[in-house]
Amino acid sequence: MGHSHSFPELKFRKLSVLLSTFIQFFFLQMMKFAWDNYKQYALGKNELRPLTKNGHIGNMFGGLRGATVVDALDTLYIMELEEEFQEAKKWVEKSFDLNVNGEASLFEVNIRYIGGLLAAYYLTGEEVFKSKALELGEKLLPAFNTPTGIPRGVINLGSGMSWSWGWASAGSSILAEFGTLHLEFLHLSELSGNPVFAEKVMNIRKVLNRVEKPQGLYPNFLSPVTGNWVQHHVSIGGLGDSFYEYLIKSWLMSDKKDSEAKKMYDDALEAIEKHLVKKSAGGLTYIAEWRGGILDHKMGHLACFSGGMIALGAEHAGEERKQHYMDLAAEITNTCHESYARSDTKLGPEAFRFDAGTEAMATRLSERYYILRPEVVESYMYMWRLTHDPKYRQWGWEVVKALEKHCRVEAGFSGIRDVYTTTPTHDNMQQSFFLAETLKYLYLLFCEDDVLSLDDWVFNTEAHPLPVNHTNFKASVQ
Ligand code: DMJ
Repeated sequence: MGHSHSFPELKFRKLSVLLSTFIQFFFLQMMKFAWDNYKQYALGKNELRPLTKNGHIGNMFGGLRGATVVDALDTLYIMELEEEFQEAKKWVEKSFDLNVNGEASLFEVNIRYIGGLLAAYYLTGEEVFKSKALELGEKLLPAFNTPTGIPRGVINLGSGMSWSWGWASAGSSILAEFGTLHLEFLHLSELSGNPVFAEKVMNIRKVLNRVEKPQGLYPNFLSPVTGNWVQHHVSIGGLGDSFYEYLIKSWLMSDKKDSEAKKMYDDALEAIEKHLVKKSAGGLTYIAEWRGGILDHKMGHLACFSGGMIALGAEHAGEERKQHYMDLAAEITNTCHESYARSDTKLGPEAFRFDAGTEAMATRLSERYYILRPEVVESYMYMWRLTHDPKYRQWGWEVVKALEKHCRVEAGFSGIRDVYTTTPTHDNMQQSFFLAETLKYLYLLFCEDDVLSLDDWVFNTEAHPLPVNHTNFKASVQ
């Protein structure tokens, strides 16, 4: 017998469907506004500068252009902004030039360009996205020519020469960079039939499994020459973050067959919980950073993705751990929400601290900015999908109101320099991840669960959806 609903319940459901339809429509106009302004003032550059109404190229993508186009493709498609999607596709077909010569971040090119192209291909079946992804993937391979096979962080896309970031200690590679290639590279092997991409990332795993982990933790800097850690700094925020994310997502993307990735994730999370997870005097749970055994009681905005990640993993933890991890995920997400709620703009700072009486607020001037980052709404989206607690939609809507009030300017959306003043200065930058991630996660927060269902898709760290391998990849994980 079917489940019957009482009249008030039905009326309420209809109302809430109406409301979420209205809200979804609201996101479409935000996305359209962000895209239209980029198109008008910066098409072919990497990002829009919405105050000066021009484009920004920057130095992360080694001469590649159109980061916002490639990052925005799947969001435009999912939101059914058909005309805008066609404009973006046309740019990729006609103007996206891969024959460039410049220093690129292997990580950024992978998560934004390869991830964006792969997702666009899987969603639409359009060959152009696949062939560009494969062509670009080939150009990244020389970065892996090191004694250990751990890639260096920077690569010249023309010459294939690669080196480490000048700021990374002693020529080291960064955990969150070489640890955030797995999902995309497996798809590159699958689509090309060439196992080389999968081999490269499986080798990274091998090196990581071989090296001793201090207290079971993964430090952020590893030498690509010796395969040893260079510094004992551990963080679930910047420099470490998406390495952990890709472990659990590798397992999910393999249709739960890649048990090695699951074990690495479970062990890493256990160590993180044991050594890094703390509760503040005011009862807020946070994840501290670790410097050779000493804790820094700070959480970066970037670390706020972890609420969503832990919730995603919780579902698949043993019966006795499930609730525990769901609670932990909810507590961390709540703390990140507090970092927003305690600011005057209702947007969160780049980093917030838990020391000397401070709770979830930035204490340094240099940490008060907000650059349209997605991690907090990303966790709201996962928490909503996995619990259906309406507070996550309410919190998402608070972010939307704050974005509209403080970040919308005449020609796009801009980051702000200080979240603790209601008359903030704008940083004149509309980051490409605002279109790829922030707006996509907000939109999905108000969609039905079957729109990009978590059973069938995993989101790369730039929110580009990649399909779960229900049919066994040819170049499958051993
Ligand atoms: C994005 O490029 C990705 O989410 C990455 O994992 C971290 N930094 C930005 C967004 O904050």
